[in-house]
Amino acid sequence: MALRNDVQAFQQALLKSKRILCLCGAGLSASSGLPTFRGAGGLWRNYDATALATPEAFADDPGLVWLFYNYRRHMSLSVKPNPAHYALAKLAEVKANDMLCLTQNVDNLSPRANHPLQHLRTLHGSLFDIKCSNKRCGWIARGNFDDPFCPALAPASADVPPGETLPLLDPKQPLDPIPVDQLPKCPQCKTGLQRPGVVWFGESLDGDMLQEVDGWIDSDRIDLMIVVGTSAQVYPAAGYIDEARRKGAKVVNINPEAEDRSQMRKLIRGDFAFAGDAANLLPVLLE
Ligand code: BJW
Repeated sequence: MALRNDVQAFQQALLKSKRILCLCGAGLSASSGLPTFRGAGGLWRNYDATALATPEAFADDPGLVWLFYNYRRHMSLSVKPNPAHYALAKLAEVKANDMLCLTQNVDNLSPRANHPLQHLRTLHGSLFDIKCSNKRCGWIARGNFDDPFCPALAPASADVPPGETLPLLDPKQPLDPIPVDQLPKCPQCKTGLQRPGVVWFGESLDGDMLQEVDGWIDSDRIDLMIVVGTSAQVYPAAGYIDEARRKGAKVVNINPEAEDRSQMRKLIRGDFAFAGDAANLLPVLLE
């Protein structure tokens, strides 16, 4: 049996693969300089990043959550797509309708790497979409790249000189609260606060998007499932790996932790695992 990390065996499997599903996570953008959610770098000040990504956190302190998201918008605008984004974009271009890429990332780096949008689904929304926090309103504005998002959030848009820590990022520095009346309200209903157009825990993903993804998965067998830079802990995204397996796919996992024992247990015969930085590995694997 081929080694799980045999590049040539993987490339042969890739060559033979007609339909490919891909699931991306925060690790895809790690070498661009964006922190992941879990593990090292998953903290913003002393907050667990996943604890700020909830409707409850926003209801409790919208100014704090907006500072976090303004900072993430600023960081995403400051960095560039890396070779892994470009390698996936190139494969998607070649495979066209035979490849669907599901990204959990909200950083807009895959579109900036010219990933064909018709073959890319942003499962968890975008930092650069803004919507009304009042669910009954439904207002949404796509492609807002204002940095800072509004004047009150300017402290979260400052650049950090090399070797220095932005005061806002230093948990020892007290944080001035942002009064709610300094955050923009929805222009449609005039009552709800504007909020980032991302999917928080406990919120539903876009129903039409999920239907489209299910339709693509159900319509034929899948030969290869490429999993890149995700801890695969968040659902429904993580569930697509098993769905692809059920449709016949071999799975390839590209992640610095891909070869550790707990991850290996999830692999089955015929799967591949490449441990390392996606930005180094993907251009070689997909060449
Ligand atoms: C590198 C690298 C390098 C480092 N190269 N790799 C079924 C079972 C159990 C629970 C549920 C379920 N269905 C639904 C739920 C509830 C919940 C859920 O999944 N909970 C789990 C945590 C247990 N899901 C939801 O609430 C979802 N909604 C939903 O399903 O609605 C219906 C429903 C609700 C409630 C109950 C039942 C049904 C919504 C999920 C929304 C997730 N939102 C976030 C925030 C988005 C906005 C933002 O960005 O701020 O999405 S949370 C956060 O996690 C973010 C990410 O997209 C997501 C996934 O994280 P990701 O990308 O995997 O990052 P990390 O940090 O975890 O991993 C990075 C990896 O990269 C690591 O492995 C590193 O090793 C690696 N890495 N450097 C390659 N250089």
